[in-house]
Amino acid sequence: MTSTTRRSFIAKTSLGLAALGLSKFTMAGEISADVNYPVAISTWRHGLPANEAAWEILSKGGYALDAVEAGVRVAEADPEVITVGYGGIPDASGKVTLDACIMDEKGNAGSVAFLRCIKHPVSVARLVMEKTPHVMLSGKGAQKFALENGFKKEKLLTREMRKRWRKWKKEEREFSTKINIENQLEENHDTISMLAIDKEGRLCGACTTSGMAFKLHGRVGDSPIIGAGLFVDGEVGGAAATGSGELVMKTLGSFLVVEFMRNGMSPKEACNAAIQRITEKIPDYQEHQIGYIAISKTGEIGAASLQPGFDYAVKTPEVSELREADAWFKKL
Ligand code: SD4
Repeated sequence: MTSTTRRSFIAKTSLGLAALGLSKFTMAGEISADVNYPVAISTWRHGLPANEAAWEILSKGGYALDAVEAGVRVAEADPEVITVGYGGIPDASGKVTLDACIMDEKGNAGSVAFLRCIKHPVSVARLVMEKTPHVMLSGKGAQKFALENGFKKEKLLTREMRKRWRKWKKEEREFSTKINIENQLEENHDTISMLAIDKEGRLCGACTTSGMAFKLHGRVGDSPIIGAGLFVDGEVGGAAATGSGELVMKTLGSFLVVEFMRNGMSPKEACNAAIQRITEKIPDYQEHQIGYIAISKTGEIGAASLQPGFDYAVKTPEVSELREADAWFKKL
């Protein structure tokens, strides 16, 4: 943290304490709140290169919003990442449809859902946030908005994914949201969500996905829903989700994680508690995977998942690594 940031942090904290009747002079030099930023965390292995792109911006003192956007764009553009953006697995009708959202430290939010033929939905979501009075645009309206704002129409279905879809059609397999269980060969659980805090202490987040493999045409998951796939409260912390979107939506998972942090839980405790909520409220939770990542305003990190095997990528000035979250169910 730069000395300016530390000073403004201390100043803010001292003001709060002064309001409680404590002298801000006695406290000012003493507060040693652990602030650990800049920092970026993101879901799954493809979070590693995404974090590196975010770090280019964060390490130079740039804005966390630019960092999370640049970070997740790496996964959106990469055809090897078959669950996000270009090269994503199509829906049941063979069409790639994308969901994404973004939030800044002030609580501003933008989102797109059921967007087709635009490679970088997260950037469209950012424009929705910055250029319109709305939070969410969907379908053809979102695409029209993107085209009017300089985005190009692109084919997102790669030859490889068309082949995979044809095979799926031929086998007449039923769509299943049960990921990591029967559907585990489908690799359909790799939304990228990223949370970052910049040198100024600004916390922002982004989330982008092609959604579940072979979902019904028109289906929208948790990823573009503010409070479900992503939630940021710059005064408290941020959280983001991956996994079976329907379960995350029914429990408003990311909002819940942030509220748990507001009430005093650490990011890890808050992620655990939100996973526990799913087990209490959703009857067939055993057949799904959910992963949460969270970060507190001071840069403390946490994560949790329902099933084992949820990795998340962590980038700080000291480390760039993949960690496995603790899971509700133990490894067999
Ligand atoms: C969705 N949550 O559309 C997304 C899918 C996903 O990792 O995989 N996330 O439900």
